[in-house]
Amino acid sequence: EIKNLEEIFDQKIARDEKIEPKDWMPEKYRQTHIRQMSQHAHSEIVGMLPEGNWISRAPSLRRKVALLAKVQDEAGHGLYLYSATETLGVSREELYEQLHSGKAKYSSIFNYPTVTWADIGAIGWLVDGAAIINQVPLCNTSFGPYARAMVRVCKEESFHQRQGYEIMLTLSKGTKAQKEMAQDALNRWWWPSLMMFGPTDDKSTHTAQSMKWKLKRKTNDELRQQFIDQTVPQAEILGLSIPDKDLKWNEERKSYDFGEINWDEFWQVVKGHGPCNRERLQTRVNAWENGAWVRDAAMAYAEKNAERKIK
Ligand code: FAQ
Repeated sequence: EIKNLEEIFDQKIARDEKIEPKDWMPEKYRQTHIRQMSQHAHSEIVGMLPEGNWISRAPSLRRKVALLAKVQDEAGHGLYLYSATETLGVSREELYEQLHSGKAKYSSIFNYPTVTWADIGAIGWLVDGAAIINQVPLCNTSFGPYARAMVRVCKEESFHQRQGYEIMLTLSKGTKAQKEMAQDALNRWWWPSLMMFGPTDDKSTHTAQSMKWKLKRKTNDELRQQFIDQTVPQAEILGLSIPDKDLKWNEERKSYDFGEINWDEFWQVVKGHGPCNRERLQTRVNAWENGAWVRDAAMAYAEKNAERKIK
């Protein structure tokens, strides 16, 4: 019978139909979706922290309002993605436990510090820019709840990207010190942003299978190249220079050639040894522990209400 179910599943994938939570799916399909979607959810939640650092120090009320809205959106994306992951039969508690114990991965990019206001500009421009390029193909991914979540998430990410680019534009047209601050942020965020797309295709464990299942629609290297080609002209408009001496337009490929990524640094950060890994995880654990009384109170209230209804 499984053979038959597997055939139906394969046909659906071939016809570009969505797989829904109650449909039969291979166990490995389910597991890899739990893996990728929960990592994505954790990234959104941990991703609030570097920017949260600047909410109380934003340079104007207008900047503060925009940043607050952006960080709130990220909380929403995280909750959306946790809910979508739960449809695969894993509980929210398990997912949180995996994050808090350090078992689960989240994007390497959020383990870098935000030392100046320009970092908020660079994150919006580069990190959200990279997130959009990675997530637009996911709107078309084969698992229904993930694909639908991505449609809304991408719309919000495009506001985030503009928010960041506008900060960079203002700084790069400002005083000498402001322009230097923008350049310094670009210098520090450029390479980690390229790492967001994951290891090169030949080193990527999941890409081949995920492409077959149409979980991934484009490979890590394809998306990274697309990001570079799109972002270099934006840096030119800002009058800032990309910190890569090997970056060069390749007329034949109609794409930029670029320098070697420091993969040692990438794996160090992924394994928990980046500049802020410990701090990020500790902040999440503290938030969970300090929120225990709220969860307890909500449960007690729900129980009381249920008792009242029975009487
Ligand atoms: N960081 O075989 P692959 C955002 C791991 S955007 C850490 O290529 P895959 C918005 C990978 O998990 C950021 N680990 O894996 C925002 C695997 O380990 P595993 C979140 C990484 O899954 C903006 C191993 O390396 N976006 O949050 C990274 O096929 C601003 C081998 O890699 C998403 O999660 C990395 N960068 O491809 C929020 C998008 N790269 O699981 C706040 C959805 C790889 O075997 C502020 N995810 N690894 O233990 C994806 O598209 C994919 O999962 C990739 C990785 C492309 C990230």
